[in-house]
Amino acid sequence: MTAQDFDLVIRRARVATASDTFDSDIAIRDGRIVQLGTGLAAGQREIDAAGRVVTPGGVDAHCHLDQPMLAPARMADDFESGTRSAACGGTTTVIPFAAQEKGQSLRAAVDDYHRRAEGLAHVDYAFHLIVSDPTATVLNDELPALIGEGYTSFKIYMTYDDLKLDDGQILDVLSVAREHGAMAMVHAENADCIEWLTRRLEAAGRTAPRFHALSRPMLVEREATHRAIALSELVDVPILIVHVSGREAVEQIRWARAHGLNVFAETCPQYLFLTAEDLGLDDSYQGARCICSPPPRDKRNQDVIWNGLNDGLFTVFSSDHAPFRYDAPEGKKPDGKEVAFRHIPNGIPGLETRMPLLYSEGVLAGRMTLNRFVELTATNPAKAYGLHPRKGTIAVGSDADLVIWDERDLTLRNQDLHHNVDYTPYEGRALRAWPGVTLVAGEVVWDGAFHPRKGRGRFLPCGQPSLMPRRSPMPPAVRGEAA
Ligand code: DUC
Ligand code: ZN
Ligand code: ZN
Repeated sequence: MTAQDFDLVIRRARVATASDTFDSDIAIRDGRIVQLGTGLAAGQREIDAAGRVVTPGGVDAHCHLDQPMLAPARMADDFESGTRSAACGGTTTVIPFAAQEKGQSLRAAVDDYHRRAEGLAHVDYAFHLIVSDPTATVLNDELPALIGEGYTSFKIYMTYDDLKLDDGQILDVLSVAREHGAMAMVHAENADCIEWLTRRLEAAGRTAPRFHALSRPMLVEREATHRAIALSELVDVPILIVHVSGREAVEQIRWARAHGLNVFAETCPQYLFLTAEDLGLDDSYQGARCICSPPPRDKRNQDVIWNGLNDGLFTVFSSDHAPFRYDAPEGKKPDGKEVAFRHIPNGIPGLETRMPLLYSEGVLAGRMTLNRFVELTATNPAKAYGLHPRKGTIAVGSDADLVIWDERDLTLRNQDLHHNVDYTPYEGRALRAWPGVTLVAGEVVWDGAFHPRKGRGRFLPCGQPSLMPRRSPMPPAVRGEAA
């Protein structure tokens, strides 16, 4: 190769992938990695990484951007501000959700979501689907066609009135996942238990934000996780349980694995770094900032989540970024009022802080290897949703989506973040690292300053999830035969 062949060479990187750590230059041409090795020829541009760690750009496989909400709620981040904050925090691919409203065609939901993203994104993006109304047309026509077009994963809700499916509907949708090789993600919380508890709390006048956590105890997550596993076993299809919050759900997943079932799991920063106390120790409204579902638990559950991240129980570490402003009528104060917890939009921001939090508190605090960090934040999400090896690794042929890490002490301040939310749940937290440079397809997007180019981000159709085992013959129950 001659100098003109490389658009950019990153020198003296300490390259980390999910399997290896090695010293290398990284040569980039036309947005892709074209050579790895030491002493590579000069590029038209050069960045000296000087021994700093370089990881694949993060793949945030669970975030919500500009998702249509029931009025008056509105998400604070669209594809522009959401992907801007992603890039500044080292995430270079996002997978938000094209959500079907009940009564809406799934195809219409996807078309609408493309319009919302078009020309705005600073990083690449794919879509998961949310199936909330599995009509015969959806099951027989729309979903199979969309899976074939690159929407190879979808989320099923067991709670939230506007989204939840009953067990029969879940079995129907899982059967389509099996038939067409899609990845089914499950939000596992028991809706009826939550409603019953919420009414009791309300009858007792316990409506402050902190009671959100009491309305969704670990038991409701444990029961739904168990049920989701049983339903997936009946259909004989892998599932991925999203935002697992603590011990009792982890136990169910360990049980399933021990019985040879293909149950994958995701967790999120809020289950490592927040507890139910962040929703408030008294009845003040401030805790609305940390209302999300499932709710954060306690210190002992945090330890269980750390163990699961280390020992392979968890496959994916996502943000579940669901951005609502605190002091806003479309956010945590609907119509400008401090309302009962049931009416507070669920979700916290986290796209920008996901990678630095885990790098600081996992890798640099000695809780996790660098390779496991890469696996959880980039490689596995890319594999789980059919984007690997284009995304999620540092290899010849992969997109040049990279993070050069700055290991330095800093304090997290919302004023330094790039989302459109008026708070971060992690305000004031000490961190030990932040991305020094983020590259998307070989372009510097963040180097302490943000370099916008709206529309730089491309839509990515997803392939078949590569974590999936080969499909075995349909089990008798799915074929409609007695065992
Ligand atoms: N829970 C979800 O299931 N989605 C978005 C935010 C939240 O808290
Ligand atoms: Zn969810
Ligand atoms: Zn979510």
